[in-house]
Amino acid sequence: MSEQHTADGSGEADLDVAIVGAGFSGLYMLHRLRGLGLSARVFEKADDVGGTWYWNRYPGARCDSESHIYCYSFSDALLDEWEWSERYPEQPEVLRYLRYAADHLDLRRDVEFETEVTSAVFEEDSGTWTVSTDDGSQVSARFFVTAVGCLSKPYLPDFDGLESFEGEWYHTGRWPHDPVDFDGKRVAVVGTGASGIQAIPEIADDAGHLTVFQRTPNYAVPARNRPLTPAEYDEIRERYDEIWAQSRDSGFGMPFDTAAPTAADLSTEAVREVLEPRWQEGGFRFLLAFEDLLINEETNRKVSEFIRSKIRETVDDPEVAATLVPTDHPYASKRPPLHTDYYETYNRDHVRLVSVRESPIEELTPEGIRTADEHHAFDTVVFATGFDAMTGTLFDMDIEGKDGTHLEEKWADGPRTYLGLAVHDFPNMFTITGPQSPSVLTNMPVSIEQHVEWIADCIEYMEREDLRVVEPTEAAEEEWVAHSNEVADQTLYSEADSWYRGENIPGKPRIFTPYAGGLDLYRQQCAEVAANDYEGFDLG
Ligand code: N01
Repeated sequence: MSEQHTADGSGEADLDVAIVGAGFSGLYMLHRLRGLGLSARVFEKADDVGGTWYWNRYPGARCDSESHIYCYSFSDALLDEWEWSERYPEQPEVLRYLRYAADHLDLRRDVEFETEVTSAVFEEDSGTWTVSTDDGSQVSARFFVTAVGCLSKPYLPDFDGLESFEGEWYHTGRWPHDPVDFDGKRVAVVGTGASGIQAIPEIADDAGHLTVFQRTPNYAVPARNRPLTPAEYDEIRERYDEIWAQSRDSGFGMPFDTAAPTAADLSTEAVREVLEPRWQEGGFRFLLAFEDLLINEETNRKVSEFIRSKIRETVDDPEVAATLVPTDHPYASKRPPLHTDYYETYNRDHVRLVSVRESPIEELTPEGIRTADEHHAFDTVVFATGFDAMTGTLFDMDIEGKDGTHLEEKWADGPRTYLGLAVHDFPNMFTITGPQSPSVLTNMPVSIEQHVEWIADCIEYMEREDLRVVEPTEAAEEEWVAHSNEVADQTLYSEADSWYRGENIPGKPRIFTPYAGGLDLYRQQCAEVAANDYEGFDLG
């Protein structure tokens, strides 16, 4: 522990590192810092580990990344001992995994549960962070690391009359721990993003009647979940080194090959020949069929049309199918969901689709939802309306850097970071999977491990060189923001209104927030910065 830094004049900071969040990121950060002999503590709002997998317990919640790559790769022991049961892990299984990892690595003793960070202030005199929590305590730390995830602040639209609704209502991102009883009830689901698309078929199984309120139709691809056989699992274990190497060296953090460079010059028949097997295989392997999907309009048009044809084939009623077919944005320019029987659900007699584009929601009433055209009575309303992504939770922590600069003010026109990892005017602060890093465009654990390892290496370097302060220069930050915007502009991401661009939150700046240059390119850049003695950072 440093002897020079203090917020209380005692001569020592309480901790080397204060970490916020006990999900995949915070747990690994803690483990890694302990390995360096540093003192670290995690502050976690929930009463258990798990992060996103603690909160998102809605029916059907399941990871869209395949289970064998949705885990830590850093520990052979964890890889050897843990066995996933299905191709995609269900929420309770991911939560069990993170609990198991926390216990196996003996992490809980350094996690303060049910403790929300209410502010974090950089003290220029001592060069430490003062972190305040909702129990009224304060702690000083040399470094402040946010491990709060990208989708942790649920967004509930400001519907008139919500407080008057006399039934029950839920948000998918804050689901209760006790099961919700939909049996025979009249249920509404508002929202058809990845969460809604997973929840809708499951809720339909129990509900007496289900009405889905859709704003933007989505392109959902079948997940084709199934149990993993022991033989398959043995083969995965044998190939793990290769699987992780390929994942780290890929654009999306997944070890799947593309089938062809482009569809632009292929006939419709040839495109089908590539896509049909991938459709049957299911999952993100479909997304990766053509290398230029997100940069070539013609490829994207052909792939989008293939999915539209599948929706029309699946949904019996042509009018319902037409409402479900997306036409206003290219495939994958919004986060592409996977599904299990989503489109099939609309063939069930007790399921109805309402387009809020044609018939906007005007208000909630004591009995249900009134749209421009009619009143719908409900016992239960489920809001699958998403998150104030990437920045919402960071702003809620009221982070204050040098000269009283608040992060929210600094980012009023959009996030400004260096490598998505650090921010000028906020010394000794690191943001795991922060804005302008690949994060949500990739298989998250692979991106998380890279960030955690980079941060730990940087802190280790500082210890070795007896350095106390690390802060990106304004010029390096400026360059990274420009580069991040430039790569995003070369893609089709700008052709959709999406949470990637803050469009789902009224008043939020419209800026593409994740880094779109690919994980492989991003890793190279981070490695070069480190190899060049943390080029772009002021160290002192
Ligand atoms: O949220 P979303 P989500 N009136 O923002 C609609 C990750 N995730 O929770 O598209 C009516 O995608 C909104 O409509 P529109 C994944 O990264 C991962 O589903 O904005 N509708 C949209 O349909 C994902 O992308 C997994 O026009 C309104 C929906 O609500 C991210 O989390 C599973 C509305 C919100 O969709 C967020 O997904 C689930 C309004 N006023 C999620 N406001 C796995 O890997 C919003 N909507 C398992």
